Amino acid sequence: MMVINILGVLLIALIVWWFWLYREPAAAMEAGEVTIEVKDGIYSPAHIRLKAGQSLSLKFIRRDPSPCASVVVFEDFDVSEELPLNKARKVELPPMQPGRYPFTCQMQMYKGELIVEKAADAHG
Ligand SMILES: [Cu+2]
Repeated sequence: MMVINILGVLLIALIVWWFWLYREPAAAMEAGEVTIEVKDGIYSPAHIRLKAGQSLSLKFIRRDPSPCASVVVFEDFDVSEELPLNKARKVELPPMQPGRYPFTCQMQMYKGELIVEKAADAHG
């Protein structure tokens, strides 16, 4: 009986954590600046969520020595930046309209995406 109770409490705790407390770390975006690591074929985080009208400052740190990873391209903004190895490189982006904006390396092996959501409307 006791064991069942403990299991039940654990299960409830897990459910609470999963549905209410857990937030995908990759998508968190509060401060207006996000650090992105370029490593092992992926940007991490690869998906960055932000509100429309918010400017964004991305700090890329490239750990992958292959030339393939050396440039990040934001096609929608006409931005391409050379990323030095093991050094932070800041990329500033202007406030954006709602939508999805991919960013990639030159050969599009690395892929990431900015997810811009409508800003909350004060009038409801
Ligand atoms: Cu590439």
